[in-house]
Amino acid sequence: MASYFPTVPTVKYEGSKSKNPMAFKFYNPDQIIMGKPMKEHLKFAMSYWHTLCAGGRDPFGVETMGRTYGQTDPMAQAKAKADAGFEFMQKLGIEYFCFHDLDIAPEGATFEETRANLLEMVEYIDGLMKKTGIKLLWGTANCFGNPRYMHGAGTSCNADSFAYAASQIKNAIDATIRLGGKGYVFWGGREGYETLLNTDMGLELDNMARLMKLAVAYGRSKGFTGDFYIEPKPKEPTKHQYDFDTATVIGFLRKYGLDKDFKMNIEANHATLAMHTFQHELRTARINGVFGSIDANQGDYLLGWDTDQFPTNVYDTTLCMYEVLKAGGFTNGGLNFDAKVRRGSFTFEDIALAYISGMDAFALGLIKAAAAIEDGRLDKFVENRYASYKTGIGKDIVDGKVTLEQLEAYTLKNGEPKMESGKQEYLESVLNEIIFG
Ligand code: XLS
Ligand code: NI
Ligand code: NI
Repeated sequence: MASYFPTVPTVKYEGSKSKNPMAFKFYNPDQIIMGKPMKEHLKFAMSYWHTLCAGGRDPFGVETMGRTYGQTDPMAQAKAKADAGFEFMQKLGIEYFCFHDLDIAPEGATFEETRANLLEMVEYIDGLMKKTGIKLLWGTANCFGNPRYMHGAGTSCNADSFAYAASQIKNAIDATIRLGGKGYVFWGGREGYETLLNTDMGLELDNMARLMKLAVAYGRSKGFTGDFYIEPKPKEPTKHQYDFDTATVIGFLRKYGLDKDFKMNIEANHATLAMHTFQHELRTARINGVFGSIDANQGDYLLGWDTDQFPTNVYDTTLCMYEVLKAGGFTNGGLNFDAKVRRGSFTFEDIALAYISGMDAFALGLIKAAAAIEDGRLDKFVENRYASYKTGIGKDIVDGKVTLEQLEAYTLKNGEPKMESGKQEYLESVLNEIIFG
């Protein structure tokens, strides 16, 4: 079989002293961290779209990267692309992948043709999965690229667009089930608005919930036991996206009774677009019992869009893995690199180097997060900070045993609270010590 990554070897762990660009410095898949091999903590996945499809086009310029895989016929190209993807994952030791329906199979002239292409590619990919042991993390449908979705999909003003999206989602769920995926993602690329002057916001949100309910009913009826995910994002491409952030999505899920079936797929760059830290989004999901999966990438703090860069910031990966460990790890989810190489990094080798940097950054984050937990100072500090709720009046508040009048009587008797320092600077130095010490 032709090699699409001839200059990329099978990438191995060589340790932090290695200068070999095609080696892992920190990702040592079988190394045990807190009782589990690294690869099970991290569950890395390849994003089909950025890795195999995106050619570097931006609003100001054409593609800089060849992504035709030497083929002109769309189906031959889809097969070559799949071969390239599985070669890549095998060489990097990536055990999962994620896809949109249109990443794996080309759109035909009619819906029937598109569906036939998808079915054929699902069987083709199933063959590659059986041969390599690589698994599907989650599937999704691209209900945002085609002009029929210019006003939205589930939230379109046009009921035929809603129906079309629903049909596409049905087939994408089938494909996910057929390939053994444990997750199905909704990322509402056009599910929002440009102006409220032309928008029935109430109906649009009700309809989005209707589409999700239909998807759950269908998936469950076909034996899908995995998680449905919503991937929050505040804006881009629309001015306002309904799935703004985790807290907003939780309100939506509870309002429509979808919270039993849906969890969150949290993307780092979407968190920062919503003016939250990545850790904030993960924490919000964790404390509400909806932590599911992660789209691993990072944004540029100077740019206001989804740059989807490969994650290299070890503070962020450490605090992310801290939340993942505290959540008890992934069950159906994993770390999907929803990240792309920069437009100027146009070679196939660059893709491997990018994944190596991202996987190493997360491995290092995992090691440091485990070290922070084992060190215990951060956890202990937080525990002590709230100690007043363990006894006396604090315990009565937590147990729901006091009224406002009783609290007033307590304040009259005890006067001003005695305050203690939050010690942010000290804690930041503890974190530095753990990461660099
Ligand atoms: C775009 C999203 C997208 C989803 C899948 O910003 O991150 O790539 O992950 O549709
Ligand atoms: Ni994403
Ligand atoms: Ni994104």
